[in-house]
Parts: sequence; structure tokens; C-alpha cells
Amino acid sequence: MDLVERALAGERLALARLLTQVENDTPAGRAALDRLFPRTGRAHLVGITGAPGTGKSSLANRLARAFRSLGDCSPARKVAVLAVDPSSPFTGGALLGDRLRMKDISGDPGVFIRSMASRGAVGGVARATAALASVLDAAGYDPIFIETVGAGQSEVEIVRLAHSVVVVDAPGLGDDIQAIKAGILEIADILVVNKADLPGAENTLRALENMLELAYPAGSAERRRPPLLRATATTGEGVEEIVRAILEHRAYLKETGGWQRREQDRLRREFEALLSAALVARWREQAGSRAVHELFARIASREVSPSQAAEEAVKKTMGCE
Ligand SMILES: Nc1nc2c(ncn2[C@@H]2O[C@H](COP(=O)(O)OP(=O)(O)OP(=O)(O)O)[C@@H](O)[C@H]2O)c(=O)[nH]1
Ligand SMILES: [Mg+2]
Repeated sequence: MDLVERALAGERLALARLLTQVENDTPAGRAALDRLFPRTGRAHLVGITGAPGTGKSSLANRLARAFRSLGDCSPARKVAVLAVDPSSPFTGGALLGDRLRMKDISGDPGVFIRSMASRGAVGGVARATAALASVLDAAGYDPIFIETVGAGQSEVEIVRLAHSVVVVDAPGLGDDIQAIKAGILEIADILVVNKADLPGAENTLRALENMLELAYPAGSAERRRPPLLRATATTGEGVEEIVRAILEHRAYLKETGGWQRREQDRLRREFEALLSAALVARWREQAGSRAVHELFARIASREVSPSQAAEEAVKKTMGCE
């Protein structure tokens, strides 16, 4: 059996190695993705995002355990957690992953936890996350939780990968965090105020409730209003309700066709991104580095506009000239 077959057969070490190949975008990793693609599209991808330190990892841990013990299908579900760590020059993303890994689910063979450092370009992280999620999907993990710190563009990209997005808030965050929140509320399918045991939780709940009133005025049923839940990840309180909300959102997506729509949008975006990258690479190769330099110089000196230059390059690359 080769690595892909062993990973599909449930060998965790093989799966881990396969994920590394895919994350590093090696030729073997790319070939594996192509092979696995027909087996993907089954898993429920659940994004967990929110400001730093709100309790996303703790909740992911609780949720993974809760889904393991749902007992709604046999054999029991296999659950995965993909943690995309912020690219910190201090931790290199390793610390958070270790913290997550140390938690008590690590001994459960039905739970697979993987952390990846969010280094490199925006498109790169999002693409790598999508690729890792596909591998886990093909290997039968469902749901797959994807934890990201909701602070920037790359996180929004990663979250667009998910079918359902859980936005985690907590009391006691600074003002700069409020601005982050406004952006990620837009993408929430489920809102959770974690650390409900702390003073200030009621205020946070009320503030979010007000924001929801504004965003979803009574009587307008255009968009589904996300449920607002409270939880304490440290004790597990409220986790059952989040599980229910996730299952409800899944059912809602399946009923309304939203599941298929999200899937198609995602695959189309992935295809287009790959096509753009391939065309740029082909153009560079065909034109040669000298011509590429000259074209950039003509753009910089305002001789041609970027759009004129692009049009010219497309004509040449596509062989119309
Ligand atoms: N009091 C209280 N503390 C909590 C709760 N949930 C998490 N914490 C604590 O908050 C801290 C951060 O928790 P994490 O789960 O690492 O939060 P996170 O959002 O994953 O953090 P980053 O990944 O660094 O953004 C830890 O010390 C947790 O023990 C809770 O419900 N109540
Ligand atoms: Mg975390």
C-alpha cells in the first residue's frame, strides 16, 4: 500500500505524513490531492474564528469531544481540528499548536488535530488550509473544525472555505478588538459569547444582541439571523447548544441548497486562482525574464497601463498574436 492508501485505511502516521506533503505543496502532495479529490465533498467544514484569546481552541477541543460522543451514526464519527496559527515571530505558530495538542482529546484515536503556521502569502495559507481539509475530508473526518484568529484578510479567506462559521467573542477585550469584531460578525452563522463565567459576559451578550438587531431588523427575512449562544469552554457549559446549532445549520444548508452553492463557489474560486497562477507562470516562461523586465519598466514609466500590459500578455500567452 502506498501512503495515500494507508492514510485512507486509517493509519494516522501515514495521514500526518501525507498532510505534510500537501502542506509543503510537493509534487507527491499535489498528485495525492488529485487522487483524493473524487472522495471529497462529504465533510462539514466548520470555521471557528474570533479575536485572539477568546477561547477558540478550548471550544474546538470541547466540540470535537462532543461530536465524538454524539452516537448518531456508527461507527462513531471521526473528527478533525485544523488550527491555523497566527504567524508570530516569537512563537512561529508552534506554541499555540502545542497548547491545543496537549489537551485531553489527544489520546482519542478518532480525533485528529493538526496545526499549521500561517506564514507566507494570503492566498498561500488559504489554499494550504483548503488542501489539508480536503485530505481530512477524503480520509473520512467529519466535521472538520478550522480554527483561525479573526483579524485579517487571510482569515476571512480561510473562513470562506467553511460551510458554517462560528464566531467566538468574549468579555474583556480592548477597543481595537471591537473593530475586528464588526468585520467578522458579517460572516457569522453562529455567534458564541465564551467565558460566560467571567464578569462582563452579560454586557458582551447585550452588545452583540444590539448589533444583531441592527443587522437583522425585525420582519426582514432576507438573511438567516445567526443564533447567539453563551458558553464556558473551561467547564463545557453551553457546548451542547453549539453542537445543536452546528447540526441545525448543516441541515439548513442542505435544505436550502446553500451547501451546494458554497461548495460550487469555493471550487470555482479555487479553479480560477489556479488558472491565474498557471497563466502568469506560463507568460513569464514564454516571455522570458528580459521581456518581463522590459514590460514592467514600460508600466513604471507610464508608457502602458497595467491593464494594457495585461491584455498584451494574455494575447501572447494564449497564442492569439
Ligand atoms: N474563564 C474562562 N477562561 C477561558 C474560557 N475558555 C478559555 N479560557 C481561557 O482563555 C485562554 C485562551 O484560551 P484559548 O482556547 O487558547 O483561546 P484561543 O481563542 O484559541 O486563543 P488564540 O488561538 O491564541 O487566539 C486560556 O487560558 C483558556 O484557559 C472560559 O470559558 N472561561
Ligand atoms: Mg487558539
